[in-house]
Amino acid sequence: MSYISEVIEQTKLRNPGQPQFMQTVEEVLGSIAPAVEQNEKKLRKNVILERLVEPDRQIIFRVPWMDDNGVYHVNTGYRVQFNNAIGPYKGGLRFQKDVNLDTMKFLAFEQTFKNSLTSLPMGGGKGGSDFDPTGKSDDEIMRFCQSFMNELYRHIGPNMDVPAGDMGVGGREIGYLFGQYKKIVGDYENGVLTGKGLSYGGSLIRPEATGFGATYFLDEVLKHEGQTIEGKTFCLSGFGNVAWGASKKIDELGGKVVTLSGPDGFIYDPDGVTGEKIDYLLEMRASNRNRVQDYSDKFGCDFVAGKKPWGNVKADIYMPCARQNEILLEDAKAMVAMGVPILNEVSNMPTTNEALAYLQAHGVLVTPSKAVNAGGVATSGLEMSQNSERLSWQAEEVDRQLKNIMKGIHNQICDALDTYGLPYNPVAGANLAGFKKVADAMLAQGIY
Ligand code: 2IT
Repeated sequence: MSYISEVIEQTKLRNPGQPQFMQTVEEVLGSIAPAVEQNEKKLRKNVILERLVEPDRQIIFRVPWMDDNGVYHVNTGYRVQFNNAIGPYKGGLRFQKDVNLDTMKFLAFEQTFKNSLTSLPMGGGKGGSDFDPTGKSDDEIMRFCQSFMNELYRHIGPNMDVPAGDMGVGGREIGYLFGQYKKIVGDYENGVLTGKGLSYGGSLIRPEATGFGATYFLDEVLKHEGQTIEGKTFCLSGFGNVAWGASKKIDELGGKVVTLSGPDGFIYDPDGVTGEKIDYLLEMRASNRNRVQDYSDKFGCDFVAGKKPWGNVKADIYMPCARQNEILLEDAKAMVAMGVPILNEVSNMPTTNEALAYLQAHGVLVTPSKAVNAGGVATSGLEMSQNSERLSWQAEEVDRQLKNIMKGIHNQICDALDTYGLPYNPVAGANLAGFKKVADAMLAQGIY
């Protein structure tokens, strides 16, 4: 059995009931065979793959909180510190009702490679809770965040672990989390969290960064194919922070976004998501209603209940911006049947491995989310730099650096593919490039 297959088998045995984590492990390890074969002896001796798939630590804690009626509830909190070979653990916090250890581990594992691609010194971590923000009041959100931080604070720090937002955690939540951290520790600690508000150490462009970065990355991919964003139509899913930033940048570059989605269904707006419609997404997110139908109610376009855009609306590019496992095999088949040529993955692990294999076998160009959405965490890295230098850069400066980083990621992917003589396949290239850097850092630092 090959070294990779051995490690996949061991990992399965040691992580029963964790399909999402196994899916990423198989996806990443499945792409790095050329790199592993070249250095197998050294990698085996240093148990690199075995260490790569085992988190440094997994913290699970109780989060009690009181609702507005004075009733107490208990949720589970998590922080998975996966790998700090190239810098302090870094990654978001997700508050969503179906969060579990499996979700946290797949996200933290992905984050390790994603952060390495940014070229900034950040390791991989992820955290969150099964707390459901839907329908919660501002006070309830505040009390939950404070209780969550009452435990999390002892595990984080500017040189140790730097959390940020993810689904269900935006500027408001980061503010409450940071306020409580500062209250407990009594120190600003270089800002500790990223995604902070502008008035207390946040970075311009951080809210836009994931969507902007995803669009910049796509632009590089299209350039490679001799195409541009201008004139193309896009189906997006989600309506949160990421879909908002992407809609803004796609609109600016002359593309047209015609769908958005939520847990309730999707909206189809053939005139395009532009201008005040883009701004309205922020209100929808802040309302905690978690409904995309609010968009069609306000702007009078079609709403299709209980469905996803995939296979229902034809476009030049599909861009899942909502959550994991959004593109299943049946969606991949519908996409191929409809003749949609490009899947730009934005949300973390939106495509199942079988859907990915089907798309690639049928000539669809798929970009890897760990590269595409890396602009978010990269800009978090820029926020960390500004905080430690006691500086605040202009929006243009942050945007310029973000654009360079995304271009750099695409270059690294192309270089990695060239090194192993492989054809243009950004999914494989991202895994190879991410793996190489993390493995080199782990080898240099010895076994611990
Ligand atoms: O998935 C992600 O990269 C994020 N949620 C952002 C993480 C960060 O530290 O900014």
